[in-house]
Formats: sequence, C-alpha cells, structure tokens
Amino acid sequence: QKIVVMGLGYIGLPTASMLATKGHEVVGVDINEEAVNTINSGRIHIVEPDLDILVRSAVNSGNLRASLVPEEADTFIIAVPTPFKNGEQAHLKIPDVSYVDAATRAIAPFLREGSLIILESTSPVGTTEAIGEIVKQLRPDLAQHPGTNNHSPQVFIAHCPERVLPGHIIRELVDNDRIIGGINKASAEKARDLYNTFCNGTIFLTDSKTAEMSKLVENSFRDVNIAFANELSLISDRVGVNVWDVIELANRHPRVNILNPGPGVGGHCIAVDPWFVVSAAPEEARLIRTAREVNDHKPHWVMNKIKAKAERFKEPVIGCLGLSFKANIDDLRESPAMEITRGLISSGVGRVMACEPNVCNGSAGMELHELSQVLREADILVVLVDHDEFKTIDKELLKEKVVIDTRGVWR
Ligand code: SAJ
Repeated sequence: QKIVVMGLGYIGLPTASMLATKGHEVVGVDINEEAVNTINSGRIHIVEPDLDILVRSAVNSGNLRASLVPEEADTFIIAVPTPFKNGEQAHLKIPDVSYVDAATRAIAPFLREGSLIILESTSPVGTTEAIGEIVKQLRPDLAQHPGTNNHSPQVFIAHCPERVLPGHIIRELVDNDRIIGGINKASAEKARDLYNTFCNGTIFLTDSKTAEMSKLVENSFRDVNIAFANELSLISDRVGVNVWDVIELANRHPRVNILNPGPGVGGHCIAVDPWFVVSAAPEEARLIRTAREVNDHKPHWVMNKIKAKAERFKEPVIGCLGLSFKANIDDLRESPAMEITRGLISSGVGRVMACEPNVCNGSAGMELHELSQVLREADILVVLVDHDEFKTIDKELLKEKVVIDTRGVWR
C-alpha cells in the first residue's frame, strides 16, 4: 500500500524507511528542504546507528522518496513534534499540539474513503479524537457512511505511540511491543495489519485515550525514577557519601533497582511528556510534577558546584565534556549538558571549553574543542555525558585536575 509519513525526524524517518524496505510505497514529508534533499540523495540528516544503511537501501529500492508536500495515499502516519509551552498558571507547562493539527490539515485534502490516519507522536489524552474532529470539519463528505450506522466512519484513525530508544531505534522499532488505540475497533485493527508488516513484538489493541495515557505514563515512570536517583545524589553530597556506591549496594537488594543520577533529564520525551499528565490533572499529579521539578533543578545544582570549585582559581579553564542529552547520540534538544555549559559561558566564571564528539563544530552554537585539547588545558573537568570516548581516557591525565563527574564514569 501507499503510505505518507508526516515528519522525517527521529521517529518518522526510521519508520518510513522500514516500511519502504518491507515493500510499501512511502512518501516522507517534511518542511525542512535540506532534510528532504539529503534523504532523496540516500543520506541522513541525523545521527542514529544503522539508520544510514536503512535509508540508503530504502531510497535505492525506489520505495522511499521525500517531499515537501503530502499527496494521496492509503495510510498517513503523523510523526511530528509535540513540544510543550508555558501555561497560564505559574510554572505549569502545557502541551503544544499545533504540529499535529497542521499535519492533519495538510493531509485532509488527500483523504478518501477507507483512508487510515495513524498518530505516532506522543500526545495528550484526546488528541487522536481531536484529529477525528478536524477531519469531520474539513471533510464533511467523509464523516459518515451514507445509509449505514451513523457511527461508522469512512476514515480510520488510531494512535500508535512510538516507543523507540534513541541510539537503538532500528532494533527497537522491530522488536518492541506496540500499543495501538483506535477511535474504534476497526481503526485499531487496520493499523495493526500495517505494523504487523515490520514489527516482531506483540501488538496490543485498545482505545485511543488509553493508548495516549499509557505512553505518557511510561515516560513519567522513568522521570520519577530518575528524579529519585537525582535527589539521592544531592542528599549523598550533603551527608558526605558517594552516591554511586550507595546505589550499587542498595541495588543488591532483590527488589531495589535505582537508576543513575546525572546532570538532569533531557531529550524531547522524558523531560516533556510528564507535563502532559500534570496539565491534564494538576491537583492529582503531585508526585509526577515534583519529579519534573527535581530533575529540572539538577542542572542548576551542578552549575553551582562548578562555580564553587572555580573560585579556587584565578583564571579557571572549565572543560565541559559532552553536550548531547545522553550518551553516544548527537541530539542536543532539552539537554541539561547544554544548559549547564551555556549557563557557565554566560556567567563569565572563566574560560569554558566544550567538547562534543558527535556534533560538528558550528552546529551547537558555541565553539567546540577536541577532547585531547580540553584534557590538556582545563583546570576543572566536568563530565556531562557518558560518551564512550570519555570512558576510556588515561586516568593519569586527570591527576592534576578538579573533576566533577555528574555521570559517574570515572569513579
Ligand atoms: N537518564 C538519567 N539516568 C538514568 C537514565 C536516563 O539521568 O538512569 C537521563 C538521560 O541521560 C537523558 C534522559 O534521562 O537525559 C532521558 O534518557 P532515556 O534514555 O531515559 O530516554 P529517552 O528520552 O532517550 O527515550 C525515552 C524512552 N522511554 C522509556 O524508556 C520509558 C523511549 O523508549 C521512548 O520511546 C522515548 O523516551 C520517547 O520518544 O518517548
């Protein structure tokens, strides 16, 4: 069948390419002209292991092409960003579904009887049904089967939330279990038939609101657990124990599994999605909100630690190792490492040298340095991301330095 994928980012591009290699005719749509041209030449505009091979073979097979505008198809997959924006209530962040809205409006003219729309973007509860409302509004001709039961739609709509972990996207795209929630049973079943063409995991069918909530809850669960680890790191520092030792020992208990503290929580998922839960039920979601606040506070705590150490030097040189939001990827979105590095630069606390091996100089909005140069010149070394490159360095080089290791890679 023919499929249009709206959005060629970390989710849309792998999904589009995977479907193309399974024999579907796929048109990937993105507003970024450079990305469209790059993909059409068989290359990629993001860093993700093995994605280049997948995209090249999808484009070479003739089944994948990128475009700036949608066209007619059997199925439309929406994989656009769903960020948050500031709400009216102080400190409350609310979901911004304008890209989903725009994508729905863009495909509306190309819908026909029996079309399937699948929302992959992580979305607040009710978004899939809202897509149905927009379709009804823009395409009244498709709203109902003439002469049949009033509720049977001509357009099928389902939510199939993405679940892949950046850095392991290709493997998880195939192996993870999936949840598919339809605005009705027929929609869920139709979407399942498509995902069955490439997904080896088990596919669970439900309604769209339950699917939306399940996805939000997965990421909130992780955020709360990371917040626990981050809070422990502050407490351990206060009482003078090594948090990594504490966690390692506590985790020897058969029912304890504490996650790793870090400089904060980044990325476009875990730092965002819990707000979709909080904004839907602000009075009830107290723990989830506090976890967000604990994790958001961590970069400030790290920054203050660094500044306190820097006071010992007349002209301190601070080496910031890593800028991405987690190890071995190039994604700088919502990255606590970026927040800390930028904060240090603007505070004028000393000379800041940033090193990010996965990003080319110029694209991070600051000058980047080679790891060897930073190790040589910095007085204070701050590990902000546990990239493989940093794990293997010669510990002799650290002897004369002040080290702040937020990820515990050099302990
Ligand atoms: N982090 C810690 N300590 C930990 C684990 C993570 O500080 O022990 C930090 C990371 O450094 C990073 C942030 O948390 O800054 C998030 O990283 P992550 O690896 O936990 O998750 P993401 O954002 O890359 O991907 C998550 C995944 N969700 C879950 O594991 C429940 C992924 O499966 C989702 O598909 C993805 O969000 C998404 O797109 O929603």
